[in-house]
Amino acid sequence: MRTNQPQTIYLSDYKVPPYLVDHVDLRFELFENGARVHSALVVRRNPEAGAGDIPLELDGDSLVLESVGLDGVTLNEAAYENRGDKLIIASVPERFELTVVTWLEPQNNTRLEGLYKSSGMFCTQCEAEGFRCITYFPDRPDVMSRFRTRVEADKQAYPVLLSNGNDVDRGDLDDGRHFVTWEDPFPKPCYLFALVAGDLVEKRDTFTTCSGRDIDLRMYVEPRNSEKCEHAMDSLKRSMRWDEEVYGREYDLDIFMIVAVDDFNMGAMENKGLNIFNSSCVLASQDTATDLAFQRIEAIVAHEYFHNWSGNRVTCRDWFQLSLKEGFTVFRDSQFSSDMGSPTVKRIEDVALLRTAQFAEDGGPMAHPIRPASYMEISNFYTLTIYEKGAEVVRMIHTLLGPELFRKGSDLYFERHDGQAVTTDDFVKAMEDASGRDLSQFRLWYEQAGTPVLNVSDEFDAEQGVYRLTIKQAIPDTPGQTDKKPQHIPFALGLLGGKRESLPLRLQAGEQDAPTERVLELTGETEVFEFHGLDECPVPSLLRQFSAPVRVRYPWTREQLLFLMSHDPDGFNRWDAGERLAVDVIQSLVGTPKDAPVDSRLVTAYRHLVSDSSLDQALVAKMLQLPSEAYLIELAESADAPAIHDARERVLKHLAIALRDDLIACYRRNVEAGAYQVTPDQIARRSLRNTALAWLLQINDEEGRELALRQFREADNMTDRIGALRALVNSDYEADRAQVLEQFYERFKDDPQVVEQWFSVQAASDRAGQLPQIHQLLEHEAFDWKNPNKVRSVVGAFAGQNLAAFHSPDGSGYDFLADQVCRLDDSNPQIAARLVTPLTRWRRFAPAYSQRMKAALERIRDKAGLSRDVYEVVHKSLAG
Ligand code: B3K
Ligand code: ZN
Repeated sequence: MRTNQPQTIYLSDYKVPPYLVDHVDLRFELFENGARVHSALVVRRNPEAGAGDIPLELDGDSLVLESVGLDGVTLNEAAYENRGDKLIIASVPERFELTVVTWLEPQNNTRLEGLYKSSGMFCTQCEAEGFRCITYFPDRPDVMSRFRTRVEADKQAYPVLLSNGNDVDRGDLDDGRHFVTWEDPFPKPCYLFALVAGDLVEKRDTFTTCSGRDIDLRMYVEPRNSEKCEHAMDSLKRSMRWDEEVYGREYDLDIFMIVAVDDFNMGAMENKGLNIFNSSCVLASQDTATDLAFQRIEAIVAHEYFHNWSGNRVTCRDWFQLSLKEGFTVFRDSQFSSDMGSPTVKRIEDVALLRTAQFAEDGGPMAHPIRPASYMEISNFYTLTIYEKGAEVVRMIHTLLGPELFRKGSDLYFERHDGQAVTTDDFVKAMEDASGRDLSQFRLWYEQAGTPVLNVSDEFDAEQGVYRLTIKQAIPDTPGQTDKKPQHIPFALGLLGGKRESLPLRLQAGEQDAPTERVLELTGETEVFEFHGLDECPVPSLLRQFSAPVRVRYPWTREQLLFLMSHDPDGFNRWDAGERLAVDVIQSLVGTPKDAPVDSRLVTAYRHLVSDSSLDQALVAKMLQLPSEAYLIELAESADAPAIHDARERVLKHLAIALRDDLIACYRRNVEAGAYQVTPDQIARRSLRNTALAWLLQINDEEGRELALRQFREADNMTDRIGALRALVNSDYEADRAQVLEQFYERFKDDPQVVEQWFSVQAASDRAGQLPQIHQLLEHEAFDWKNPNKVRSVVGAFAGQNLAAFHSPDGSGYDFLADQVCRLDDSNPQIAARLVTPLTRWRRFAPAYSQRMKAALERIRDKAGLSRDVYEVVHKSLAG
């Protein structure tokens, strides 16, 4: 067992940096057997750090130190202390130049932090603490410097040499080598540093900014991907325009570059002027990417681009403030996606993710506020809470202030803090100052973890015509936090009357033009709202647009849900009512005999959705998705995953049998003619026909099978091809399954992004993804332990989506995951720690499962030399 326990870092220990680095001059000599990094830092004492002698401490990780020099004099080893993770010089002048030479081995870097190699190219990932794997440096975001970077490498193998900013010099060197020098005029923290060297093709475009400046846009990809750049480039231009129009933010450098790399721990990285993307989050073509991928790419390109202001020009003071840039930027990218497509659908997707995964995190052992108070390993805090709940918190400010004052606030924030490293509190303060609103209670959203629960009850006084709504809020305890204070919650509400013709009711008695929707502001533990002048008891439409990240409890009857599902003018709440109804029906069947009846009203409601083509088809496509197993598990008190899986499948089959003819008709109606386009309308059609196929194949429908096989053969795009593949893989037609899987692989085996989809369709399938088959996938020629996407597409998809198999009662799924986590812990701890997530939920499962999940966690805990990343997740999960 590990003896030196990782340190906990506390927000309350924050101190300003004792030394500032005004300028960084880097020279990279890149070779096949390693890289030498020469760094020259212009350092000065921080006037805010107080008086007295303070040693200079630089961070380092896995570096070989070759030399240290101070003001031109090489230091002998007695003049500094090299502790490996710190380089300490006891006494330094007020101002000085420090030179450090380090040697690294990018070719052996499997952690994919710092400088590493991916399919023959050099690339970097420095956020959060990767720069210290390149050279000794004060690796913290509140040290901002101007960077000049010279990259040297073999000219033939690495014709393209990139770094941040503008290229200011280039030339040839001896031995077939060459160099390019880059200069970034904007001071930045070192986590935004980037370098790329490789044999890449360049795709160019231009963008003219609102002030008339021409920006050179460049994408760099491996030659085999040169036809997959158009969508990302178009998305980039749309993002640049949108940020000018909606936030008044113009791009600042002359060049903006995007690079695609295959081996990447996450989606993408917003390095200044040189964004680096996971190939799967940027490359797309009709033939290889699904609609979902097209949409995700547009959103991620936008997200990284938007960081140029929310993250780079204004950055974080320390990593506890991570949500300052991530929450705000996710909010910005979701506004953008909403403007580019269907706002209701985008909201549904965001809320589904939040309610399924973020609520689970907020109710689990790793629960933390969007501004955490402590951490052991910051990589573990790139969470759904920081990102998605963080975005919801910004969204609530937007709701409370309204769009104009919010924009005033964001303008003030960018203007006041341009070039600074600031806190979430600075953000809220700018919003307060610009709007005149008091957000002091609202700030609790940044401090308190846990998902607030709103218990809503109502009564109608028929005599007085008064409808009274009572809302009580409670915030559950989370690790280290009890007795929480009530939060300031915007609660959007409408009232519907069933009897009268105009369904949405006016919310102010006697006023003809009074609005039919109001945003109530909850601040106390219990709030009572009265609505006067009503002549019937209304049906409340609660928390419209999901105006706050909370759980709403209200004793809806199925009749009320059916009514809202078809009558609520708020599209989001129509979907929400449908989901609540389906959840209620499925939950009531968990653990009942196989022939227990399914509420026929659900069938009627779904028949209406499948067959009425006058409805908003994009919304219908979403409403037809039954609640996911993951969501049903999240809602359960003591989950039995196989029983939940079984109940859900019974409902699905029941619906498919009852609606069989409607599904065939829906399929045929949505087979479109005309060229493939990624538009909301076409996306909805493809989604509808693929849902119809999936359902038909669940009931072994022969016509459905033929439609699927034909669609698989004839599809001219990946959405339809993989839709048919998935439907067949999840069916009982075993021979077809084997055949389509093989044909698919043969056709696409040279395309890693498609092979990843092929892996995950199988790993997520309860038919094709049982453990013996998962082991086969791990042995497959295309599987690669060093590639995070492959690991996610097999191990991640199995544990995260194939829930009946993962929660097999014998515990074999848990053991399997524990084995893979231990295996990855040595090579890539960040990915290993992410994979543990499904096990951390052990307390939420029925005892037979939770005991085995806990045992799997203990086995991981006992692995020798456990990384800090996995240590933190496992120990926190087992604690208490
Ligand atoms: N800022 C990066 C995430 C870095 C993760 C480091 N472990 C991508 C993004 O959120 O845009
Ligand atoms: Zn981000």
